[in-house]
Amino acid sequence: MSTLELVRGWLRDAHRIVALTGAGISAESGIPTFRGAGGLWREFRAEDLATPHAFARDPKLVWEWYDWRRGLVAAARPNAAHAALAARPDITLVTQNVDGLHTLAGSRGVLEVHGDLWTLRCVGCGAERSDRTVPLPELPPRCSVCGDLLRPGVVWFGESLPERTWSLASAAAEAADVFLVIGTSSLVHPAAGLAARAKAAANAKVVEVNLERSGAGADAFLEGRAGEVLPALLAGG
Ligand code: BJW
Ligand code: ZN
Repeated sequence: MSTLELVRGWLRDAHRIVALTGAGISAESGIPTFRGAGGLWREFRAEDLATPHAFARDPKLVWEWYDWRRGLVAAARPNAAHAALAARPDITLVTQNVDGLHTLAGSRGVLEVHGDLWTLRCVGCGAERSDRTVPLPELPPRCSVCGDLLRPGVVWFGESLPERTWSLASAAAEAADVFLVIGTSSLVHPAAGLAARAKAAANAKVVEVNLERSGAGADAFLEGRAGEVLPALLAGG
């Protein structure tokens, strides 16, 4: 039996399926991943830019990166991997991505544990607004209420994940029979720890879909592009 057939059997028998996605699922939509080939913007790594410290030091630089990414995402379309998950509303979807492509593909109730690219939040008064303007007319953008700096509504290193979303994602992981880990390097915690929690809590089968194995501790590894593997794996479920 092929690994694909084996995992299709697990999915057929499962009562609760959870999928965790990362940047790799959007790679085929033309959005660069954070790490690996093409993972750099100018000479910076995500770890240099996605931090409160980087923003405090140089908000314009950090905003230039986000403004560039907002432009890429605005022009991108969901791919076959997003569509395959959207066609399975029985699967609880947790994403580390801030691009909104799962929702655009038709998934509902996506648990976006690292926030989203279109929310702007004031560092002074906390006011939030959704703004899809690309490019933003002024970098860094400023709050219309108090004049302080606006920041992207995403989760940076050293920051807590949105409490309610994270607790829903944790509870789903701990109740899962099958936990799919798709297109993530499994390096960034606490999201990277969800697969191990699923295994520890209910002995979930952990299945990884990636170009290369990460440290997700998968019971089954499906090597390949998410846009090719997921339609074959999830169709007819
Ligand atoms: C394909 C493909 C194709 C390519 N098909 N596959 C425990 C242990 C160690 C460290 C920590 C820990 N707990 C906390 C930490 C610290 C830190 C952390 O994890 N650091 C590690 C890097 C060491 N975590 C945090 O700080 C988190 N907060 C936290 O824990 O709060 C509590 C706390 C408070 C105060 C002090 C300490 C703790 C927050 C993490 C926030 C991460 N934020 C970012 C930016 C979000 C906004 C934005 O987008 O700009 O999230 S960083 C970046 O990495 C982004 C991503 O969501 C995240 C994960 O990346 P992802 O998705 O895995 O992408 P890549 O590029 O790494 O991998 C792509 C994969 O796809 C590869 O494997 C490819 O092979 C594959 N692929 N094409 C299928 N077609
Ligand atoms: Zn304000």
